[in-house]
Amino acid sequence: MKALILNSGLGRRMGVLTSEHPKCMTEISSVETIVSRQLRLLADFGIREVVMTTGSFHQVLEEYCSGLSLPLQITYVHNPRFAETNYIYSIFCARELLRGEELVLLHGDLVFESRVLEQLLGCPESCMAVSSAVPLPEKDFKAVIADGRIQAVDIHRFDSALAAQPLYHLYPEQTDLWLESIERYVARGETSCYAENALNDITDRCRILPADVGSLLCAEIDNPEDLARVTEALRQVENRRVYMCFSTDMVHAGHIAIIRRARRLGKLMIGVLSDEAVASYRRFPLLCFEDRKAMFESLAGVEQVVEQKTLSYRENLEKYRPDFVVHGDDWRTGFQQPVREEVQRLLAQWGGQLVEYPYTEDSRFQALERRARSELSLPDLRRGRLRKLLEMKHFVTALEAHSGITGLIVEKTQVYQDGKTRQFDAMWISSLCDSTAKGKPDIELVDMTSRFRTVDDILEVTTKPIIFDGDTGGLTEHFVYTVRSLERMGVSMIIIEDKTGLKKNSLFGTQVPQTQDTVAHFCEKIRAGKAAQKSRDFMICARIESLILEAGMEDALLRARAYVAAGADAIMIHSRRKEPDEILAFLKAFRETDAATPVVLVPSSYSSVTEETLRDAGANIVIYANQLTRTGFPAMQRAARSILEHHRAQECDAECMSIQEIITLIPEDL
Ligand code: SPV
Ligand code: MG
Repeated sequence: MKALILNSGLGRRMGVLTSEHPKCMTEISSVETIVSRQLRLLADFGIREVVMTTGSFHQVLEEYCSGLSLPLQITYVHNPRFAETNYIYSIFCARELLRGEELVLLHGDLVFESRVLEQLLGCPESCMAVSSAVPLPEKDFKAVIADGRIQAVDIHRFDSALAAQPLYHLYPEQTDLWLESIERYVARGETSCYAENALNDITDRCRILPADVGSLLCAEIDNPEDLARVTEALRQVENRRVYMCFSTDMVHAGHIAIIRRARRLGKLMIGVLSDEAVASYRRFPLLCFEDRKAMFESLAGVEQVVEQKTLSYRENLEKYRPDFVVHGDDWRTGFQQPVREEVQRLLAQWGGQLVEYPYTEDSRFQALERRARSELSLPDLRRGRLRKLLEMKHFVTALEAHSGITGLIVEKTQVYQDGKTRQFDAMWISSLCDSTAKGKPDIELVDMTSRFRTVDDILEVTTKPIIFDGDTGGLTEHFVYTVRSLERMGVSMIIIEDKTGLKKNSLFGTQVPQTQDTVAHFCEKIRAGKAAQKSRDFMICARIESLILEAGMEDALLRARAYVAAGADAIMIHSRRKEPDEILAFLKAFRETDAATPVVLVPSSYSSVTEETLRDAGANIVIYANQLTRTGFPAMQRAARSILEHHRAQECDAECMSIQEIITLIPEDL
C-alpha cells in the first residue's frame, strides 16, 4: 500500500505562516508539524512508500522530510504548474506511480488522530472519512450519501450529506477508475477544479463507502484560526491516558501489536500485576514483579509502568482515571468477565472508554506457556514453590487431594470475589483421605510405596506445591528415606506428628489410646530428616499433638520451640475443639517469641473461623484437610442408593457432572 500526500497547494490563507515553507510544515505541537505527524502515523501503520506532490518551497519540504529519519521511501512529484492548477493536476503528474495501487490519499493540511487512520485502513472496501458528529461546513467538502455509498463529494450540496474530509482509502480498482477520469479532465484542459469533480462523474461505477469517524479529530488547517483550534484539540488527544494491564512474563508479537495500537490512543501506562495476583489467578510467575516491570519499561512508547495489586483494575483506574483501557477481546467470557464489567462501570464514571482489539492466539507463545507450566511441574521447580509462596504472600491455603482428579480440582478451581481471583495455593495429601480412598483406616496401614503412588498420580497432572501428611514419620531410620523420596519427587513439605506407637487419627483425640512422642526423640527425628534432605527447598513441619491429647498449652509451646530449635522449617498446631480459642491462644503466645517460623493450621473441627482471622492471628498455612473426601463420598453413596431404589440411573442424572465438564476438567496435555 502507498500513501499519496498532496502538498502542492499554496496555503495563502495561512498568511506569514507559509512565507518560508509550504503549509504542511506548519507546527502543530512543540515537536511536530502537520507533515511530520502524518508521516509518523503512516509509518506506524506499516506504510512504507509515500508519493508526495509538491509545489512552492518543494526543496525546503524535501530536505525537511528526509531529515525526519522515518522508515519511509518518499517519492516527490513536483507539479510545475502548482500556481495555476489544482491538485487534480498534481495527481495527474503522479499517476504513473499510483496506477494499480492500494492507496491512502490525503491532503497535506489534514490533521487526524490515529484512530481515524486505523478505521479507514480497517475498511474492507474503498472509503472516505466523513463525520456524522460535526455540523455540515459552509464552504468545505460534504459527501452526498445514498444507498450506503458516496454519490458525490462537493462543497455546494447539503442534502443527504455529511461533512467529509479529504482522506481516502482506495483499493486498486477505485484508484484506477479515478485516475482515468482525472486523465479525461486534464485532456480537456480542466485542471483547476477539484479532483473530486472527476470522481463525481464515475461514482456509479466507483464504489466508495463513507467511513464515519464521528467526533474523532480529523480536520484541515486552512487559516490561523483552524490552526489554533486543531492544535488545542490535538493537545487533548495526545494527552489522553491509556491504561493496560499485563500479567505475562513473556512478551510476544501479539502483545507488541496490541501495545502499538494502544499507544496510538495517547500516553500509555502499563499496570504490571503483582506476583501475588499472578500466582493467585494464573500460575506462579517465572519472572518476579521487578523483572516484569523492567521488561515493560524497556518497550518503546510505554510512558509509565505501575504495579497493579489485584486482578481488579479498580485501585489503579480510580487513581489514574485513564481515558482508555485497552484489552484483547478474549476477556468477554470466562473468569475475567466480571473484571471487564467492573472496568466498564468505572470508566463510565469519568467518560472513559474500553477499547478491545481482537485477541490473537499466538501458537508459539502458547507452546512456551505450556512449557512454562510443565516446567512448573518439574520436581526442582515445584519443590521450592511453597517456600517462595510463603515468602511472597506470607499466607497460603491448601486443599486435600487424594487422586489425580481431586488434584485437578485443587489445581483448577477458581472464584472471582471482591476484585480478586481466589484459588488454592497448594495441595495436602492427607493420610486420612488417602487411606479412606483405598478403603483403609488411618493408622499408617497404607504403606509409603502406596502413598507415593497417590502422590505420583497427582504430581503427574498438576503443578501446585504439595504438602505430604507423613503421619508419625515412622522409625527415624525409615523417615530419612521418606524425606529423600518425597524431595526427589518434587514434594515441598512433609508434616510429621509427634506421636508414637499405633497412630490413630487426631480427631479421635483421647477417645482412643494414643501416645505422644518424647520431645527428645521427636527432635532427633527432625534433625535426622533435615540432615537427610539434599536441597534447601524441602520443608519439614513438626506437628504438635499436645492440644489434641490434652497435654496443655505449656506443653504445646515448649514442644513448638524445641522442634524449631531442632531444625523444623514450620510447625503445625492441631486442635479438635469446635471453637478456635485454643489455637488463637497458642498463636498469640508462640508469636511473642517467634515471629518467623511458619505456623500451619488444620481448621477441620473449628471450621467456622475464617482464613482472615487465622492469618491476622499469625498463621501462615491453612489446610482444608478432608473436605473433598467428605463431600465426594456421600454424593457417591446417594447415587448408589438412588440407582438401587429406582432400578435405573435417571434419578441421579441431575446430580451428575456433565460429560462436557469432565472433558474440560481433564486437559489433553499438561
Ligand atoms: C489428615 O488429614 O490425615 C490429618 C489431619 O492428619 S486430621 O485428620 O485432622 O488429623
Ligand atoms: Mg493424617
